[in-house]
Amino acid sequence: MTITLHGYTYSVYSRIPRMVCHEKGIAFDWREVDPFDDATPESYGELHPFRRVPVLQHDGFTLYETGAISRYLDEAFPGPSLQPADIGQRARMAQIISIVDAYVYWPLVRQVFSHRVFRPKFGDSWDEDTIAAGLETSKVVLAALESLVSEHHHIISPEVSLADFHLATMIDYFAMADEGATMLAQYEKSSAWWANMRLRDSVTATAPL
Ligand SMILES: N[C@@H](CCC(=O)N[C@@H](CS)C(=O)NCC(=O)O)C(=O)O
Repeated sequence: MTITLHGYTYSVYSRIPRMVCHEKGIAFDWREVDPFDDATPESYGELHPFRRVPVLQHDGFTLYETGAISRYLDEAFPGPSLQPADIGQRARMAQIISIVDAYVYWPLVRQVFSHRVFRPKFGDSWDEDTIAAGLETSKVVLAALESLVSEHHHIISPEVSLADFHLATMIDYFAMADEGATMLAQYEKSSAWWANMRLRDSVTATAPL
């Protein structure tokens, strides 16, 4: 049985299946692919036609799209289940994952984190207008998440679920920007959720920065 994850060290999306593998005790081979590097071989397009990361390969089965990958890992392997049995909570989990993909990734990660933290760290130029636009959108996103966070330590249920990992990687990066940390602190339930999640082994063990 061979499991290979093609991903990029600093990628929020690549970190999600790494967290899931950590939670479930799944060993895998890692292939580093920088989707932003023009030198990434043309042949990578055969694995991922949109040339993004991550991609999972398991015994000849190839899968891209992180939500699908983490569900597959959860269902194909033993270990604790990371999807709630309750149908309403499972729907909530799917909703949060969808919100993260559609509304969280771009403003919190690509606009705020990339321009305030990542680009300066690696000597690239950044754009204050992009950060300001990202922060403006982030208010709407965080308010929406705040209204969905459960009273428990985890985002939708007493047990941790795939929604927690999908969101954790993005909030981790967002909170590395001073403005991001300040904004997150204004949302009580989300802050309490992150204060708990950030200590989890799978989160600390996969931290890229
Ligand atoms: N819908 C994809 C999104 C993956 C994604 O956007 N990954 C980023 C890295 S975190 C990427 O490959 N970006 C390359 C690009 O934007 O060209 C998924 O769920 O896996």
